[in-house]
Amino acid sequence: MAFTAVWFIGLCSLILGCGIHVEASHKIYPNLQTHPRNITATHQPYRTGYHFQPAKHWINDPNGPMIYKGIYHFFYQYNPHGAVWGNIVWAHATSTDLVNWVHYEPAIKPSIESDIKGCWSGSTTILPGGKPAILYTGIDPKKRQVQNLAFPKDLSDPYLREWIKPPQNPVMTPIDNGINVSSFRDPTTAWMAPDGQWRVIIGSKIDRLGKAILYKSKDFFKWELVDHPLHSSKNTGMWECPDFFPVSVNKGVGLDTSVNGPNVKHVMKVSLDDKKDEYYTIGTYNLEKDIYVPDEGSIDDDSGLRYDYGKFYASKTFFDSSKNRRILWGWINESDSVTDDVKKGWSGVQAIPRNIWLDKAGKQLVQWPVTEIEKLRKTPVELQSTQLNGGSLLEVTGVTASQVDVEVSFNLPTLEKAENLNPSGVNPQILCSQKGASVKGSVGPFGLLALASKGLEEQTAIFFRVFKDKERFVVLMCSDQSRSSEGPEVDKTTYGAFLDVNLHQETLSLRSLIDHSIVESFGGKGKVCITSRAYPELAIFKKAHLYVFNNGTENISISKLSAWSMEKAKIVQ
Ligand code: DQQ
Repeated sequence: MAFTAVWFIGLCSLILGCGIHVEASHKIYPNLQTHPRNITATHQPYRTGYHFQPAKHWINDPNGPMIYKGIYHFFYQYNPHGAVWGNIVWAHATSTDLVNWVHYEPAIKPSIESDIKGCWSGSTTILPGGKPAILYTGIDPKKRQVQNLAFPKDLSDPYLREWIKPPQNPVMTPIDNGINVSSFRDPTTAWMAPDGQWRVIIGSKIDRLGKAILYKSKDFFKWELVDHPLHSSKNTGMWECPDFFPVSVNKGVGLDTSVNGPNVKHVMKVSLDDKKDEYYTIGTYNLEKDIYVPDEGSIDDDSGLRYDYGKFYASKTFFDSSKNRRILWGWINESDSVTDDVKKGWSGVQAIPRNIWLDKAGKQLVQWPVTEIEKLRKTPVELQSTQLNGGSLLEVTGVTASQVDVEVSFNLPTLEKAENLNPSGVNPQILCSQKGASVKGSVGPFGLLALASKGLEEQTAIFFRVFKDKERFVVLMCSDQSRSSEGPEVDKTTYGAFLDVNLHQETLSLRSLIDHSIVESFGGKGKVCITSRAYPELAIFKKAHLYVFNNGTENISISKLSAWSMEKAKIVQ
């Protein structure tokens, strides 16, 4: 470790329009549906080393993750012909450890009338006897969204290489029942209620009312529309990829999707098409009325809780029965231009799968990368009890900073000098944009500079700032991309959220999974997660550096830092 006691010179990066990134549903580029031959760049500084991504082309939503006969299956929305959205099929890969993957032929592709224009997102349900069933959205010849079923052809094949579509398809249609034919998609994993009937929800909307349409079935083939949604919320727009699952109140373990009863709460997550972000609530599944009711105080709109306050969309969980945990997958899309994607020959990556459970206080979820990812860690570089004076910068040497897993915990001084802030009504993302990493504070900003160039022209800063609100302290966590690239054409939105930690009882910790163009960060042991994209032009491969910094006036100390260069995951195409 080399210590540099000079603060990096940086112009305050005022974020213009400080970044609530709004884009429409998948954009269609008719002239780019097929990738031009020989255009794929050989220089690939942004491909990841240990995140899931196929060799080429466009990917989006995670679909139908599951474990079957000890093998993890992962499907995802894929364009087999180009680096933009289109020609969508369900690509398929399997793994024994959620880290290394083997690809197969797409599991589901357009082949029947009810999916001939596209095989969109959906989920897997494990039926009694262990048989997986996929429910997915098909686009019919009239471009109507309908729900279809698919089953494995050969249950004795743990890799489930072939899938068949039964003649009953489509099993749910929006026709003649008042449902908007272009807002009816993304079935969840079904659950069985105590009456022995399956339930499933489908994302939808009526005008700006987002809703989860509820269906039930005795046999998984004949589905009956229930006369009310499981849940809806005003002014949220189209709900894509809803997810609905139980969480254990006091055990921190995952539960099968059909579990309910005492000590069980439910989570409803929706992905908002209008803003391309997600939120979740925690609440109760009222079995008598067949409705979901968010807890009081659990905000039921876009200003609510998020799995991830950065780039993370169309996420989906599954219950891993082999380890009694619930695992979350999410799609990280690109922040560069479509022209760049076409040059790269690919677009989209999946976040590292995360274990997800209910926090002890019952008010939010906690997430942590699956422990299996740690097997890619090489020998750690470590640092204990190190003073980080106000205005200082410390390089973490001895690691491959472009492909690294780093965990750091901080000891804070007396917090009397923390700046005052009443957080009510404050948008943390805007606050992070206004008070970026180079804006001096009192207690903070302090944290990591990832994917930094030697001269610090480029850096992605992930940091905390501590504020005082009367008797209590408020922690802001930010991921500041404003200086992440010298390139002009990339989105440099800064992200942020308030972190619910008790600084009198807990040390403040940060873990970042840095992988060439991705920085996936977990603050407060997974209470706030922020994933960002960065496209450095200087800080690539061996020219990337990692620093710990303190740009506050108050001294703090690192109680422990461990950083591991990461091996490459094996992804067989
Ligand atoms: N992506 C799928 C849809 C889903 C959207 C199409 C979310 O099923 O609503 O590729 O990203």
